[in-house]
Amino acid sequence: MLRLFYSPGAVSLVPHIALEETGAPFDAVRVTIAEGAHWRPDYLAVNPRGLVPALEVDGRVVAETPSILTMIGRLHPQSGLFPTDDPFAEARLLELMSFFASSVHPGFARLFRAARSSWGASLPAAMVADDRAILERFFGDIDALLAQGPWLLGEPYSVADGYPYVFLRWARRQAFETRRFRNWTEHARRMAERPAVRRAIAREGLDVSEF
Ligand SMILES: N[C@@H](CCC(=O)N[C@@H](CS)C(=O)NCC(=O)O)C(=O)O
Repeated sequence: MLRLFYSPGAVSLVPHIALEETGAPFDAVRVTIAEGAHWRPDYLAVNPRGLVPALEVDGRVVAETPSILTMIGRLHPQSGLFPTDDPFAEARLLELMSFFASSVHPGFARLFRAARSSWGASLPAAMVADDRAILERFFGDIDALLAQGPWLLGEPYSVADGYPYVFLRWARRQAFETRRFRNWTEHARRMAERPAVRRAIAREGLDVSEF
């Protein structure tokens, strides 16, 4: 049995969506970051880095979102969520997950840390503007990635399609103007039509209108 450790609205929503898409049963354990649950001993025993998500697979733990998504896809080959028979499609998917995890996510993390810290308000405006400009450039990249559609790989829908969806909610919460990114917002509209996506966001206590 797979067990996903998630915090509502965090990047863990990406594997949460992917797990729902497989149609296979799994456990979902809430570790609410806003309550500091990720620093409690019971969660540190799962992921000593105190980060969500983590995925427990028959008692063994996998961390880091791209690795978790790869695991989900490989454990459920019949779902078609992870292309294993085409080296180029597989490399492309790994490329996209790496870009999201190592470039886009850290860009948001800088804004999140500043927003919840006492020193956030004293940051130089030029630095904040620069951080936001870097993210906006990435938003343009995401929009371009989705120009062909309907999904990140064109077809098929993959384990990584939850990433732009989660990022869109984050961008809106950080007051970015996202409507001009037509391909990205259209992708989110298609995501919201998927029953698996609706099940995951309902379990996390979120609403489609936030995306
Ligand atoms: N590189 C990790 C990053 C995971 C991460 O940063 N998760 C955030 C939530 S979106 C977290 O756990 N933050 C804990 C904190 O803010 O203290 C991944 O891609 O899974």
